[in-house]
Amino acid sequence: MLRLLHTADVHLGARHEDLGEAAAALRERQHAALRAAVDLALAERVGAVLIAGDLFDSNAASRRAVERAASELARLAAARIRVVLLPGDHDSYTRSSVYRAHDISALAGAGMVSVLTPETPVVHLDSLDAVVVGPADPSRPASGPFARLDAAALTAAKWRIGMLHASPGEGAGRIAEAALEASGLDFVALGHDHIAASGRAGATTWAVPGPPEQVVVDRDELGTVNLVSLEERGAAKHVAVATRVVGSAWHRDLELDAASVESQAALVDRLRAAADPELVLDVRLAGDRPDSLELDPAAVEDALRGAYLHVRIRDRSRPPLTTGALPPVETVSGAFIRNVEGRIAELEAAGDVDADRDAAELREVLRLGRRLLAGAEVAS
Ligand SMILES: [Mn+2]
Repeated sequence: MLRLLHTADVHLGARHEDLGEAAAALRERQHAALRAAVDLALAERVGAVLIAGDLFDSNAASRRAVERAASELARLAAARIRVVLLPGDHDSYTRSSVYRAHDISALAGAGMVSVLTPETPVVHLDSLDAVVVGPADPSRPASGPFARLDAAALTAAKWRIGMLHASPGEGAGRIAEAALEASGLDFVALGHDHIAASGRAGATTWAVPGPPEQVVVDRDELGTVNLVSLEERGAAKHVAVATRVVGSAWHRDLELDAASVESQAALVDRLRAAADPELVLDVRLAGDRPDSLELDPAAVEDALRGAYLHVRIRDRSRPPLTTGALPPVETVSGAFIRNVEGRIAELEAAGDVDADRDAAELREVLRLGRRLLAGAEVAS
């Protein structure tokens, strides 16, 4: 039996511009997920590790970033586990490719790391009785998605494996199921989509691992890698794909009714009580906002720094129209409320984006005015 660890889309060095100060923390988790994948490969004693594109988020990856990644791959090399690395679309094999600027195979040492390129599109893993083929030379599209499949040398190996930085489907960055089926390969290690998937096309098993750590943290599932088992039973070949968690960051949407929020401090306390440093939390305040609730979303985010991997507070609550009997029309409050609510009604009936924005502003005017006048009347 041949066992492989398959990953892709690690996106080391991603900038995460939407995460502010948490960007560096997520980059560390991405590296930690690569380390966890290597630990798993060592613990499971796999024959080879396949990285099907986008190990790096960009071809501008720093030497330090490449050395860090190589130091993880070196642990595999030291255990005599082969690594086959395929450039993706973020770290594509252009003239300025990270794989030309740095010799990651040499950095990882021991000659155990191979990069699939148009110059070297086939890697023989003789001790595993396997061969790995990468994408075809784009100048020879007639050869199908995989390189030199017709070469007699390929068919000599028991296990024929393809790697492609694409996910099943039609269009750019995709491979048609018919092409997977026509490849005649036993297993195709795919990538690109950030959601894990696997299946069969004819006699070919394919898998997309998704990133080992979420790159855009927007799902409530942890990043995974694939453990792939290839086994011969009699004349038949069986390929099984199992996912294993190696990531730690996850995402949750939390909708809160603003009427249930007593104060900004109470909101901070409530969210701090549920702290999780691996969680990217999107809080959405909705419903009617009590007149007394003064809320600065940025201040709440600041107060929760460190409690979560990242918190975003969006205030979609709105001050309600006045309920119950209105004050007499000849009072300041009575005149004010009637005037402002009349304009809000007109704007909200108009139903376009500008009018909705103006109506939201007027609801805030209404809330502040009501508060001010209530206080003034109590004071007088
Ligand atoms: Mn990609």
